[in-house]
Amino acid sequence: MNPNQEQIQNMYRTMVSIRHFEETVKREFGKGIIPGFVHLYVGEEAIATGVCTALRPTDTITSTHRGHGHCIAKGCDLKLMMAEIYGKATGLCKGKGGSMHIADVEKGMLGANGIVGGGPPLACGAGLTSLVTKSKDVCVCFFGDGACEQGSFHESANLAAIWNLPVIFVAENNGYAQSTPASYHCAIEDIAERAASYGIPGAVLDGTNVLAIYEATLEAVDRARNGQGPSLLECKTFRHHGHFEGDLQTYKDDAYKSSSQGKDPIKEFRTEIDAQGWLSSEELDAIDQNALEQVQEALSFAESSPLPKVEDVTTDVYVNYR
Ligand SMILES: Cc1ncc(C[n+]2csc(CCOP(=O)(O)OP(=O)(O)O)c2C)c(N)n1
Ligand SMILES: [Mg+2]
Repeated sequence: MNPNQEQIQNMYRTMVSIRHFEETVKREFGKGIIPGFVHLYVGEEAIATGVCTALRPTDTITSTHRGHGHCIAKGCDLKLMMAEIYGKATGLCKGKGGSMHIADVEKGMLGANGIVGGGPPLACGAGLTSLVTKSKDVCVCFFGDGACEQGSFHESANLAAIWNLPVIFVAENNGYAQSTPASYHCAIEDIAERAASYGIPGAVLDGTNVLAIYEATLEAVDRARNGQGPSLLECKTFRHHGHFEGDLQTYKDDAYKSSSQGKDPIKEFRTEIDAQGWLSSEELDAIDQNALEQVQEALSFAESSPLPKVEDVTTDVYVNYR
């Protein structure tokens, strides 16, 4: 199903918002003010955007340590996100999650995760909840090529298959797990082939093509919502920056560097929009400029927000079920 004009605009807005957000975090992190680590999503914007455009608001996602793009695509507020990354009291998790544990349950963003492979079991939990409550919501589990080697992924894929859970596993294969190339850590070329081991559909996608990802996700969502169980989508992509900010990237070979430079998902989408005549370059520039301004406002909000109070250090850390 082709996206309509409004969806095209929204997809472009989401992609450029992620790009501006991440480039701003990169610049500000370099000043030494943001606490902890940040892992940027630049180059991978088409995946979160294409996938989340195919979801409805009550559907959920699980994220990774590289989660800012997932949050933005699922509709999280930029100001509250930036404040969270700054560890401020006004942040989405009152400054106690930070970049790697940011979450927004109301928006269906069940959490970034510092544990590689931590997301798949959570996605199975969300999928089981959907079955038990008969909500028909689906859960998308984003994970990296490195996470794909974790037992937690394999156990979750198997569980989702035998219980027919409405879970869509989205492998973001950016070719590296930190500094280890996928060709070294993965026994096969295409992660999607692993779907066959669990008797579920698997597809290899161009992770820089937002429309292809949107269409493949629609199909997987349709299956999941109609009780046909999980799918695995592998999106081949490129991480344009380091694994984390401060990574010198000496391990990236020339072929990877030149491929990633030539594959910019935003430029590709703009070219397609132009070729199809969906939006003029003036309209696209205006969306771009507006996204930049929203990110600048988010930054000012985060900078001017207070830090959490010391006496609040133990609040909102545990949930007590009685
Ligand atoms: C269980 C676990 N092992 C190791 C690490 C350290 N670590 C953090 S990110 C990362 C690489 C993850 O690679 P991938 O899943 O491909 O995601 P990407 O960073 O490429 O998005 C590693 C090894 C960790 N956080 N958790
Ligand atoms: Mg990776």
